[in-house]
Amino acid sequence: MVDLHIHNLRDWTTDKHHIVDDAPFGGGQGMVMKPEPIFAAVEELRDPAKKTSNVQLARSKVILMSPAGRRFDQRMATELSREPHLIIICGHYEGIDHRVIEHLVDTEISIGDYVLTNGAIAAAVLVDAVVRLLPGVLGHEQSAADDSFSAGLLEAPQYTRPAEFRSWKVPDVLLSGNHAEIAAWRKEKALRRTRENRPDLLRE
Ligand code: JDE
Repeated sequence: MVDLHIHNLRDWTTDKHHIVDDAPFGGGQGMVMKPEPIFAAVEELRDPAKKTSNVQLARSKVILMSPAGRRFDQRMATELSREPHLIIICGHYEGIDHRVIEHLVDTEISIGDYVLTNGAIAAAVLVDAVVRLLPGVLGHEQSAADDSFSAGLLEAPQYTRPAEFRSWKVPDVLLSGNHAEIAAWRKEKALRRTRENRPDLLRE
């Protein structure tokens, strides 16, 4: 169903101190991830002769988690869920040697416009969004909700029992059994919520 492996880039260093970063050429603050351990790791994982590898990995898509990437969304999650294998590189420090991006990475992905300490949490977000789409991970109930999200509107408010809680009542229409009225109410509330919280979705 899903097989997940976590690797430490320091395992692919050849120096005594297992150094994976260095100062940027041209100056500037912060450190840059060195290319050699990243290439060595990905090439070993893709090598069918190595026990850390397997056949399908040879063609696996390489993703780099970075705030400079394309913004991750539900559509990308769906596309990635159709890939047989993914290799996700977690960026760290201020950046990564650009030769990795040019010659190894297929797609740079950002989970949002903020800066994390490293790409590990961003990778966990991507993995969760992709793995829940794999057959057998969730029931069929997921797809309808995802469709409406991709369709561009937020969900209407939801309620469950009790019908009255601390004097706050569930809207009468939801208890009415009138499915046409309920659908119309939900459409109106979904639109209002989208306008208030995510006006960018309405423009799309
Ligand atoms: C992923 N959205 C945010 C951070 C970084 C200054 C400090 C740090 C080159 O790769 C990275 C990766 C990360 C970690 O990932 C994220 C992220 N989606 O922050 C930096 C850049 N500038 C660099």
